[in-house]
Amino acid sequence: MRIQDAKVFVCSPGRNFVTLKISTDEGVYGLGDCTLNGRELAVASYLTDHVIPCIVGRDPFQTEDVWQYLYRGAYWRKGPVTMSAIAAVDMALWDIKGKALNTPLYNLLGGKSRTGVMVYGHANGRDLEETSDQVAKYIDEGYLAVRAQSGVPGLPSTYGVSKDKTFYEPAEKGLPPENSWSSEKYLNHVPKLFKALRTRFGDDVHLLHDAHHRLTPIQAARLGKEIEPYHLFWLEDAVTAELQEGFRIIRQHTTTPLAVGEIFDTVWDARLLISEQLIDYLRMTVVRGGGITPLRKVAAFADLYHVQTGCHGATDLSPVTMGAALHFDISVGNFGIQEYMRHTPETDEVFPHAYWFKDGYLHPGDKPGLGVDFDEKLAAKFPYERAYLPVNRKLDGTMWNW
Ligand code: KDG
Ligand code: MG
Repeated sequence: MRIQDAKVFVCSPGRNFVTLKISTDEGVYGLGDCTLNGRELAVASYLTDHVIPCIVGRDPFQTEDVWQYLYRGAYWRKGPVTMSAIAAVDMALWDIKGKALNTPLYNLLGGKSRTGVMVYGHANGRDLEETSDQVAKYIDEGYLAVRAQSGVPGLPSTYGVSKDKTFYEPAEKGLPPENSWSSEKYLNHVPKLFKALRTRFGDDVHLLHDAHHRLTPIQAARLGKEIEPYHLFWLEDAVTAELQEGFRIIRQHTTTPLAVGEIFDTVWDARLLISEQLIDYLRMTVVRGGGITPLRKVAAFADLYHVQTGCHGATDLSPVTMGAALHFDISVGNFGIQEYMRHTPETDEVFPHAYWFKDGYLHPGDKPGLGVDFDEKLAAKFPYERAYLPVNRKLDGTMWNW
């Protein structure tokens, strides 16, 4: 079998997605996702102009060699554009392998290690009461784990608080919107949120929270310490993680479990965090981490240090990434949890998929390969629309992390 052709599709069924379709001379095709929120066209060009011409004619079963060819062979390594593009090729080749062998991908990754993939949903509201009511809704729908985000008194908007309760979508059409931020106001508010949630819902539900890169290490240490009594499943992205040593400060002060890594693109972003046991969950997922091939190696390395997986699963990761992540999640030994932000009905129509949710767990389904398809004709009705994530400024106008 040989790769005959590959094509990149950019479409916007509810939001922008970039999809790679690789076809073979035996009629089997594979799909990969390479959506990079707010930088979509850069990845499309990387693939069309620089990668596709190099992979035509290769054996699609050689996932390891093709990955090494695109990573080592490019000379210029790492970075979200490069790694998302390589990830799409890797996903598509694993999809082809599964389809050609007529088996779901998890069977090629060691088989099922569990009966289902525990996921967390996104409860959010403008204030404590609204967030608490949303947590109740997720519990009613069968979720065992819920991420809780609340508006902060005195701030007009903040990360994680949605205009539409069901589908949280932070990117906005046009140029980047500007949000304003105060770590002081946020730090005063969050412990009250989790106190209220534990009082109302008791100890059984897993509660999670995303600080979205906004704190300094000592502020994160304070937050971790103050929410310790409420036993979170994790506190995510407490600080930006370019300085991996910064996590030592947080770790010295709190037993609140720490998760990080949704923007990491190789193991080098997490080497110290893992080997010094500074985190508990690694958020890298298939699309940003360069594909299934490298993510399995990172997970095996993390396993040595008791670090578990917690794949990113926001709406900007297409159903193709979600499908790939679920096969990874169900097979990997040190699985922790999977994020599940539901896509809109338009997105689900363009990407019909075999995965399904029941009683707090997602299941990858039993279709050969990834179990996700792509309706090209329907996708063509939703052309790309420029959209960006917001930027963030402190109350005095200083640029800050969003
Ligand atoms: O594109 C950015 C989103 O994926 C990100 O803001 C979502 O932090 C996020 C999360 O935990 O889902
Ligand atoms: Mg996050």
